[in-house]
Formats: sequence, structure tokens, C-alpha cells
Amino acid sequence: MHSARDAVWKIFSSSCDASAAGSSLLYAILALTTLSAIAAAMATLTSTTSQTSVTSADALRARYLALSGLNLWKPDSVGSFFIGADAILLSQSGPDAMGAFAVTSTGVVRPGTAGETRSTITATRGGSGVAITFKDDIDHFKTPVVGQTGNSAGAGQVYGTNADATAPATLSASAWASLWTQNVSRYAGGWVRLGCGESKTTGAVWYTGTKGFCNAGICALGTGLRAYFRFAFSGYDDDAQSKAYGDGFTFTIATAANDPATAAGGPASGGRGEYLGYAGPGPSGKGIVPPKMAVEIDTYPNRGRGVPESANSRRDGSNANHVAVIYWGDPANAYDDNAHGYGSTPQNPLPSAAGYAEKAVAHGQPQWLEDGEDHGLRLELHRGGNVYTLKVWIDPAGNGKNDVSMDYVAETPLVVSTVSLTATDHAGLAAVRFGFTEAASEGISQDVAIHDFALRFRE
Ligand SMILES: [Ca+2]
Ligand SMILES: [Ca+2]
Repeated sequence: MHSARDAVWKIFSSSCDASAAGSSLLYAILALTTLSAIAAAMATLTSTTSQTSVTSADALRARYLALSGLNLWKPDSVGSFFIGADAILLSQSGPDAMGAFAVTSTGVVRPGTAGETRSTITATRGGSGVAITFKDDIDHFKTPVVGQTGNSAGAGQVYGTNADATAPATLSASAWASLWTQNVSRYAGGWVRLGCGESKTTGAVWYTGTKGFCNAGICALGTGLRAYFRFAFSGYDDDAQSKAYGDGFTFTIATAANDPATAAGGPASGGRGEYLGYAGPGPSGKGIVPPKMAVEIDTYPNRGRGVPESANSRRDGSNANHVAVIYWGDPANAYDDNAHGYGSTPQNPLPSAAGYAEKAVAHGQPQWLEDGEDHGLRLELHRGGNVYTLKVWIDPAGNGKNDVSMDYVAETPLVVSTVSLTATDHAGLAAVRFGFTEAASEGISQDVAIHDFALRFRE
């Protein structure tokens, strides 16, 4: 394991060391014992009424035992576990390519007796250090709080496993419940919606969970990471200059010095889609501070070459939609963070560089990626010493394209950028946060669905 990750992990692990884990297990067993006692009492109370009630109570008890088994499972903690006269049987298969296990937990009431009752549950569980996915972790993707930050109401919505866990602070409970009900079935396993069809939005969605190398959204970067997700722009942009819909989104990796509860870019006030929610101070004044890096999917042209505070100043290569690596430009200026060519160590890749790819389309055809179709994006960040290489594939099609447990070698990346960072910036990326940012200018909008997301840190 990488030494920098070791150092960070030691900080993280203080709250989940062996004794804490032991205590958790003890509490779980105590809770289980209490539960068993209640179930036993129920069985006693109902045994005088009917045999059906006894059977029902035993089935419930077996079910709780099976659920408790799932909660107790850790990789390779399989076998038979006895709680008084009852038992939990745990088995597993895997891990699969994503590092996930299929866990089978069976609760057995009075095993080996005539009244033996069983309940079996099978579920997918990840081991330590495995992939962070929407399927397992969607409820840990959060939007910053509006009012304290640059996030607009329509910047991001997270459709997870229940309406309460991810309700944005921007919507009333009833409005959110209604939206969630309408949209939750759209992508199985959860999805993040960016832009939401509203104009003049800017904001971010961050991972805030604790899993593998991440603790409360702070992740030890080590030798880098791999991510894969699918996305669809619902707007069909067949405008010759790609100005019917915009402005695009980023997948961002930023120093953990940023607080995900408040980190969002954008202008100090109003809308400025070309910042993509990545550049700019936001109303909080903090923006998303460097060191940081992202891949931008830029779907609106801003070719102007004025000062980065001015409108239309990103220095885009053409009107064609493009995918590019961005860093932070001049560290003293938040407005140029995604302006191409800005910065020196590192420099944001120029349109002519390998870190920038655009695709022109024939007249009358939808602009690249803004075609209502589902697209795939794979990203790998390789970190060795102070050298960082960010690789991006759009619509990869080879073997292993969505396998984040291994580096992808079947195809050459569409976009690649390699930089050497200063010692200070390199140290600032020992622990990072990751998420998505988006923005749309006044008078324009976008509605982007991100789904089937998986991310794993390289080991
Ligand atoms: Ca467009
Ligand atoms: Ca742009």
C-alpha cells in the first residue's frame, strides 16, 4: 500500500480500530439477544392461542436473525454462529470484478429440533477497499446546502433508495417526495440528475460516505483511482453552434481541504454556465479550492479570450462540444480554473493538446454527446510520486471497460494529460474528495442523468 495512503488511513482508523469493532460486535450481539428474548416472549404469549401464531413468531425471529447476520458479515466471516439456542449461518461467493460479494445469511430458530424454523436472505455486500457505486452508496452523494454555497435548487438531485435520505435542502418535503416518486424508477440502482432542466443553475454533488479508503467523503488517493459511469443529456442539441442546450458538467477530484457541505463554484452571484460549477468563488467566496483536477464535458462554446472574470472567456478551441482535463489555472484566481491554457504548474491543456478532445458533427446532426443517447465515460488517475496522469475514454467498448478493479488497456484513451505538481500541491492531494459539478447560464438549460457509477482506488 502507498505510504501516503497509510498515513491518512492511520488518521481515519482511530475511530474504527479493533477495540471499537469489538464493541460494535458486542452491541450487535446484545441487540440480537434482546431481540431473541422478545421474539421468545412473543412465542410464549401466543402459544396458548394458536399454532399458527407460534409459527409466525418463529418465522419473524428467524428473519431477524438472518438480517442480523447480514449486518455482522465482513469478508470471510463465514460459518455458523450460535446465539443461545438459535443460529446464524453465513456464506459468501465472490468477490466479483467490482469487488462485491454475494452474501447468504440464514437465521435458524431451534436448529436440530422438530420446531426448527429457517429464514434466508441473500444480498450484495462490498468488502473493505472495494468499489464505491451508486447501487450501494447512492445515499452518500449529497448536494451542498443552498444559501451557504453556490448550489442552485436545480443544480443536482440524487435519486436513491428512499425519498428522505437524499432530500435536497432546496425543496419542500412534499415537492421532493413527488419528484422522487416520478423519477426513482428511471435508473435501477440510483442516479444523479444534473441541471434538472432549469436555467441559471450552478452547483455540485459530492460523495460523503465512509467505505474502503474514504472516511466521511475524505479519501486517501494513494496511487490513484478508476471510475466508470454512464450519462445521458436529455436535450437534443442540433443547433449548428451547440447553443440550444448547455453548459455541461465535470467529474472532479479535489483536495480534501474542501468541505463537501459547502464546496461549489460559480460566480459570486447570478449565473455563469461556462464555469461549469468548477471555476469561480461561488457566493461563499471559497469555490472549490486547489489543488484539484477534473474532466469537463463542455457542451456550450465559449471561445472568447478576454479576462477570465468576463463572460465568454474559456478560450474553447471551436464551437464543437469537447471533453478536456482541467486543473486550476492561476492559484490566485478562481475564475480561470477551467479556462484552457491558463496556469503553469500545472497548465490547463490547450485545445491542441492531448488533454482536450472535440468532435465536430455534420450539419443537422445533434452535437457530440448531446443526442439524447446513453454514453459511457471511463476515467483513470495514475499517481506516482508527484506525477499525475489523467486518462479519459468516452464510450469505451473493449473488454473490461467498466471494470474498475483493473487498469483498462483494451483501448487508447481519448484524452490524456500528464503533469508534475509542486511538492505542496502533491501533498494537498494525499486526501481528496470527489463528485460532480454542473452549471447552466441564464436562458439555457440541461438535464443530465448520471448512472451506473463505480469508483475504486488503485492499490
Ligand atoms: Ca450544447
Ligand atoms: Ca465552455
